[in-house]
Amino acid sequence: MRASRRRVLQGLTAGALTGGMTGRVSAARARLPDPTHMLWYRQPATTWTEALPIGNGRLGAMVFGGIARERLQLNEDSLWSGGPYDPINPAAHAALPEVRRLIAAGRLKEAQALADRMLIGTPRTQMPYQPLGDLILSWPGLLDADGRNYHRQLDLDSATATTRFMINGVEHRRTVIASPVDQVIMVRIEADRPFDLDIALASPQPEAQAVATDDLLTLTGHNGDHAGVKGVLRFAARLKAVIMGGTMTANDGLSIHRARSVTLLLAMATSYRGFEDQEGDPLAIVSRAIAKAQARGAARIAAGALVEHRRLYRRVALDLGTSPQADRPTDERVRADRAVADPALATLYFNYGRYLLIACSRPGGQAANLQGLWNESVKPPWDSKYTVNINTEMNYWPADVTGLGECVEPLVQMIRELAISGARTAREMYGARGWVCHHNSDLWRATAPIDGAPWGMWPTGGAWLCTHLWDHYDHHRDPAFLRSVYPLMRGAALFFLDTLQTDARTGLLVTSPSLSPENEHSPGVSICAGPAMDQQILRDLFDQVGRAAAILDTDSAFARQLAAARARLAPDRIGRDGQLQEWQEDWDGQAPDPHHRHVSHLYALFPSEQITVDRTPALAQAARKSLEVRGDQSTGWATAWRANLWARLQDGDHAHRIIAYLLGPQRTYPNLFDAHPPFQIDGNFGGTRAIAEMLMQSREDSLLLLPALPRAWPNGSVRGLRARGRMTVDLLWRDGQLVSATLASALPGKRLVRLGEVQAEVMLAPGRPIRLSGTMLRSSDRLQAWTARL
Ligand code: FUC
Repeated sequence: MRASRRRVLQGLTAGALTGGMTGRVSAARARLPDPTHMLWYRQPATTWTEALPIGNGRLGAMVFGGIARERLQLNEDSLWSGGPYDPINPAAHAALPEVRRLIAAGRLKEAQALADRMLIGTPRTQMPYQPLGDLILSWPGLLDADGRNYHRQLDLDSATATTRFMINGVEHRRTVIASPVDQVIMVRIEADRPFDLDIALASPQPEAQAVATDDLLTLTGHNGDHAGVKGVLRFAARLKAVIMGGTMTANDGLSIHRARSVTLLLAMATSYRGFEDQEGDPLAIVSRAIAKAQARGAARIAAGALVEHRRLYRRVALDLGTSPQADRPTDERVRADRAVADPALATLYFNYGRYLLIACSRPGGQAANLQGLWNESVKPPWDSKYTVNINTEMNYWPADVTGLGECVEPLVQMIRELAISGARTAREMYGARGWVCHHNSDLWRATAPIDGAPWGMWPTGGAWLCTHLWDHYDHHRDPAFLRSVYPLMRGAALFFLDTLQTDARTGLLVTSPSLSPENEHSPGVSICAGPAMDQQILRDLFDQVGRAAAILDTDSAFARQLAAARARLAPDRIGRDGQLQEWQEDWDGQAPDPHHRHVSHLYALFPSEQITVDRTPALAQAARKSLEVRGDQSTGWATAWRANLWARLQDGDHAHRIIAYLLGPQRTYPNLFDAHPPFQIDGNFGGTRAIAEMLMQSREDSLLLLPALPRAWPNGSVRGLRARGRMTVDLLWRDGQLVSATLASALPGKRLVRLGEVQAEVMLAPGRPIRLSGTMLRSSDRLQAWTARL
């Protein structure tokens, strides 16, 4: 016991570091939680969307904060159903010309029916992401006891979930963290008097078994089959309990008697090593992780996790102002009447979005899926997989702009793998070179169309993902990165060079078969040729591949081919109602759902920059018209997209109205998870980007300052936003006016800065930040003199 004693004592020291366990209830009550970095509640979670998420990119837990019974719902990001499979429909290649012919002949219903029968993958569905299980902690001595001064919180700045309360004059404190450094979840449990505790691990996965020996509890099992695809993954979770005082016995789980404090280390792993290799040894991985973590000790685990978290989290600091409402518990703030101004809730939402991305998408792990990392259901909504006709992309919208470039790595890795599986789909289904991914993928990197033709028959998912490679490059301008992803971008473009069809009526190039994601242009039919979004994505992709080739000084013949094809892509059109056309034909007015959640044809306005208010005002006006018809309120992610679009239209008050709806009880759960409904994490990330987009926009080498500042945020500041060209941007504003902007970049060169109608050119040099004053920027005469001085 001596060794354990020392370790737990170390843990207490680290508690002080994290601001977690050592604080007494009375002290905690005296200091109000920081309303922009803290989610907090006066009662335990009763539902999953009240529980608080922690994660290290790979391991996740939802912490309920129970008194006599605590549940940590557990995830490991590679635990999905099934195994490697080939979903390509063998009939597809032969049927494709006929589907195209029917589309060209305008026989769309027949084309869709044929595509549905012959082109959709086998199986027609993909594999679902799975929960690993639950860690259940029970305190027999606390049953039926009434906790007082109950407080539960998630501190975003220290990535620590804390629960504390008093029972019969005894204070209980519990903290949970997930360490990206030591690859364990660590739970620390303390009370002022000795307590009894039972520990169990359970799993809904097939043949899962927990075995306890000494101070270890080990759960093993395997994943399930799905839709005829055999489950091939094995998984293991191992928990080690370290007690201070008392005794421990192993039975079904671990039973601890009269301990003064307990530290739990939990490791989880599967045999997944990649979509083509599942030969990992999960038991060996978890036992190594536990042994290493134990040797490190609780204090160093906590300190290491804290430093690593803050390295990313503290890169940005936002202040949008505050109000008395901000001191309420988080669930009350979400529930509050929207007329009650709470600008600090938007700040909290922004900080939470960054916290969530750090917690669910770290180098070496899987990309953030529809629920990020957190999923309790064996049948999650939409399988909690990767929907790439908006949702996966939206997950990464805040990454580079809010200083979380590292979090993009799992997405890049996923694209590398999709390019491999997608090359087979391109070849076998389309007889094409390059690679393709339709509207969904999963852990196994399936790329064939699924679900049915009205949803799945969309070949542009891989192309859209590739624009993220360019955007990531453009924010950091690291040629080595660009060189490493160039083949992926090139392959995505090559597929379309081989498959674009000439529209006989116009001679222009269009995708076919395709659709405007999930939107019907006539009752029951969405299949078509050349939906606006495809044409827009391909304009970006072809342009980006061409620019990349030039930067890397390679592939000039291919770049010329792309430029020629790009010039023949059917352009954006304005329809008879003044709207931006969603399809080649002016069908917008006849589409069955004018308020459809997807706003795919507005891709050109956001996230792309093809349409801007200053360079393409007529198209921007048409996009505005389309957006007005679609309406402001939609599913979670669709609401977040609308906020970004209004920010790009530079209408801050409109964007803010939408943000207010997004942060209200219809679209936000008590734990601030986004409500599609049900929970889907994309809205959190889209909302985070929208807030950034209202304050700063960057394209190429120009920067727009406060382009969509709403009246609701008259005073504020932001530090550390990132613009294209490796730039850091700090802003301070008062009474709705910019006071100062500080720009820094490690890349020397000219940048164009815009504030409203005023433009200034500045020269940036490494190590020499430039501070611009708002007054100076606003007065154009003085601007001349001032620019000259720089
Ligand atoms: C797309 C959306 C749905 C949902 C699903 C996961 O199909 O149209 O709203 O977000 O993805």
